Amino acid sequence: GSSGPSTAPVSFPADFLWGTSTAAYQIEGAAQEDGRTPSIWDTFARQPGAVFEGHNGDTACDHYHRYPQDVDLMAGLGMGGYRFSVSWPRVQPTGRGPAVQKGLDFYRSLVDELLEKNVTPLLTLYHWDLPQELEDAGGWPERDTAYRFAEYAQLVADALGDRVSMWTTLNEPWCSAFLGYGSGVHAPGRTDPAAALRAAHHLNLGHGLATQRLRAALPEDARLSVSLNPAYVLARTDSEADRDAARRIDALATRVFSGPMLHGRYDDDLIADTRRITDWSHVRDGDLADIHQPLDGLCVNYYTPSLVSGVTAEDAEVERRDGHGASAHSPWPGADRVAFHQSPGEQTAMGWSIDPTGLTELLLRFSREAPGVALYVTENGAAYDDKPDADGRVDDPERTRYLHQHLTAVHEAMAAGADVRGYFLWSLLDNFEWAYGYSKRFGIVRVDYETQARVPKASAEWYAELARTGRLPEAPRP
Ligand code: PNW
Repeated sequence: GSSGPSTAPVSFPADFLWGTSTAAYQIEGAAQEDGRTPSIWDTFARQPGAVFEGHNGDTACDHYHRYPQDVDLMAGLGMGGYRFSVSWPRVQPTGRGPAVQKGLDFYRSLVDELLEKNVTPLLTLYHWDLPQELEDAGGWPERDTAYRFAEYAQLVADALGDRVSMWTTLNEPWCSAFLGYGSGVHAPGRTDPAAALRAAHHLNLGHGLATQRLRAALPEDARLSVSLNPAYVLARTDSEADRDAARRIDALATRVFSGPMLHGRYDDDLIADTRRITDWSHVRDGDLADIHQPLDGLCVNYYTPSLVSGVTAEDAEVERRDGHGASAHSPWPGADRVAFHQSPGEQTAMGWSIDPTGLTELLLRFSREAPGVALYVTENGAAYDDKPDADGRVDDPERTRYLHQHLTAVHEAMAAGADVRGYFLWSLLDNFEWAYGYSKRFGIVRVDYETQARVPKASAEWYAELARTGRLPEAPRP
């Protein structure tokens, strides 16, 4: 168990990479500067009701102008790595054609600043900000978007390949496909289950084609990866209906991406479960081979478990009669007989329950599925409603406890043989939390959105000690 008080010190290897994570739209701001055009998130955030209180990323953390200070902050915390994403519409505004030099210059300066401070950059090519023009042409449900993504990858590789050695193609393609085109709670806000499944395939294809381009364009020691958010699915009981619900969600959350990327296949049960929605004719000969490219790293994002049960015909009738979920669109095409439940135990401010076992299990799963591939945790962290005290200090013991539990879980996976090389905490800064706007704070550094002042929270000091010593410090007691 990872929750009991530990006595033996938990130590990580000396070369373990300690870092933090961010994403372009969530922190950069400067939405209309230097030739950047709208992404699907700029457009979506302007739709009434799409984002909490109409918030958007126009200014965000103003990182576009404050990046030297933010890199100093990281260096001051002793961070060895930094995971950031490149805004596609900043470097290739229409999603086609030549790059905008000023957009590339920003990322080059950011990377140079990082390298100067000995912080290793991990560059993500796509963290959800598709150029709006590509969405207007059909977006990820259209095959052409995969080709456009591969070309964009080539532009960025040509510009930054001499100074960035760790590359990630996509962040959480599940969110792009199923929250963006299925449930519609993320940009572009479409609610079409067939389109969501086509989007998933074209994200896979985009990943594969981009990986081929990167491999050809980058030096031999470049390390290529993808960030997935696999679900840690628990069946509510051992009944056949509940276990089948768990199998369906595992297919739609995880195997729809890990299948083609790691094994060159879509599993039969996934195809069968979704046959009513799509005939899968968008998968062309050769696609699976294009997607199935050797990777050097596999990046896992993990926050919370998924507790599911199978819904009987009777349950479904009660739901329908009471009007629950009648208008809600599901991010799980073909799994309408699955119910999601709140897991027991404590929750973060997102309402997400805490279960660090999921992180251990997912790391071990991928270490079995992708032998020889280095594993990274590229997101893990927690939102809490923390506030500065009278002296301006932010005490966030819940966040530190969350981190302590999950890092213990990472350590357990490593002790059981998982080759985990680094951990990137979500997030460096409080930032634009997608549909929740600025109402949820994930940072270990507080951002005052009036003044843009940054104040490291107590969790940042705790994490800095871990990065400095390689030993997990005690967490504050509840
Ligand atoms: C991830 N869900 O988002 C993202 O990669 C980050 O940009 C984000 O800020 C972070 O996790 C915290 O939310 C997710 O609904 C958003 O399942 C929603 C879901 C999962 C991940």
